[in-house]
Amino acid sequence: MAMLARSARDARGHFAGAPAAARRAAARRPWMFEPEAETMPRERLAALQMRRLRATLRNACENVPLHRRRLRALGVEPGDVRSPADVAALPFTTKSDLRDHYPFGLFARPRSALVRLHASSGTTGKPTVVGYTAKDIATWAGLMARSMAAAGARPGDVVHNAYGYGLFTGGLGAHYGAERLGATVVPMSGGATERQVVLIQDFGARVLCSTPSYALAIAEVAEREGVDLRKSKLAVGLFGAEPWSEAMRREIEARIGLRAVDIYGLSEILGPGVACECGEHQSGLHGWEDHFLFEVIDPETGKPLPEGETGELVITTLTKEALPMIRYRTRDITRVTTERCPCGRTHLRIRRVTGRNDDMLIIRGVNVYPSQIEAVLVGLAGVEPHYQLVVERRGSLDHLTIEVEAAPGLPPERYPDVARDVQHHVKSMVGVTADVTVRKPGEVPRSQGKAVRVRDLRPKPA
Ligand code: DLL
Repeated sequence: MAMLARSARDARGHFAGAPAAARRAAARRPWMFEPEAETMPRERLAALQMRRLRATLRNACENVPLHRRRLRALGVEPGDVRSPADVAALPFTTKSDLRDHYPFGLFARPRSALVRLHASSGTTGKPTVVGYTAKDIATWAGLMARSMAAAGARPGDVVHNAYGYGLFTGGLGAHYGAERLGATVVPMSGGATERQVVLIQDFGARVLCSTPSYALAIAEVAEREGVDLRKSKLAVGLFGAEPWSEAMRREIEARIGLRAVDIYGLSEILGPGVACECGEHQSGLHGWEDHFLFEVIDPETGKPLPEGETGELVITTLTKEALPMIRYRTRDITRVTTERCPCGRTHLRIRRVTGRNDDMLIIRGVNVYPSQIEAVLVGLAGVEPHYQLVVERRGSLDHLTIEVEAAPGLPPERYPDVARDVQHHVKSMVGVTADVTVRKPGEVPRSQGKAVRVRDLRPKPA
């Protein structure tokens, strides 16, 4: 039905033949891939969520022994769950559950019913493996197309996809989404950055998909080659897969000349496309509530937090067949708001994910996320926004050194002044004392995918 409706729309998504008043109302709205779902009144959305949640719990109970055991232990029947209070009583699922049931133990469908596997390596031990039925892949493509359209991509655009292809969900997730939108996708993957710069221009890409750190690496190579990407057709960037700051957004927008939009997702839940900002307002990621139930909890107590408070994002899938997830603890720290976005979408907004529980450094009692340091570095005179944080143990205390890169052309005798400047700004804005090492241009490693921001040299616990 959605396909039929779409074909009856003109290029801006307005229905041909609609009454003038309706056309005018639609004209005030941005183009949406699935307008009905995206603007569904919140009461209807809530009812849909509860219906889909019960179906998900039935799927999980009937087909996944772990979920069945946990729900039975609590005496919960899938049909009983009717309100957010009932949801708060459901058990959490964690990354260790996936690891403990490696590789296929949490799948609700036999392996032969799956059309795709993805995996993330993680920092320790076994990878986390996720699986998709054909319907799951179609759902994912639809949500990615919806996200891309929200960001400002349109059917007919050339989408330059520099997310890594392979077990990482970024590459294929964006690829299927762009095709579903009706765009022309260029499956670049990460790396060969000079070639990326050439093809962005030659193929007339309007949309760039990559991690924010890699977008900056592309900008840098273009500048080195004397190419001004601001003069290219690039107009929209979908950047995610790692934490980034508002300062980084402004830097990327200024250097590439596009609208940089934040996109969020994780393999355990789907991949990219769980939430995405709208390009018009760039004010928080619309979490697609017809497919996911979002909660924010206190990571210490596990108790749900009131709207607006910062805590750990917990997500339940509502339409996944192969890997239904009940209250998955993402470790991502953020807050949500149901305040209506002027774009007309009714789905809640997730504020920028500042970091993961696991990425938080505690330096002499001060909690620090790498993205907070990034926000200070980006735009500071004399340095480039390429950085790494080195954490060491000195005696009984953790010690932080910020390695940052000098701006091209800065004479080395100025490095100590720049280091002092960075140290001062980090102390006054983040509250942490750090040593600062200024490296020569090009010396801080560039990423092709997720940037490595922290080198943790502290002894590992035995
Ligand atoms: O990174 C999926 C993805 C691909 C999202 C491309 C967006 C774009 P994973 O490899 O499983 O999946 O890593 C998921 O990355 O729990 C967050 O900690 C982090 N992350 C993802 N998007 C953002 C974002 C993909 N926009 C983990 N801001 C998540 C901050 C993000 N962190």
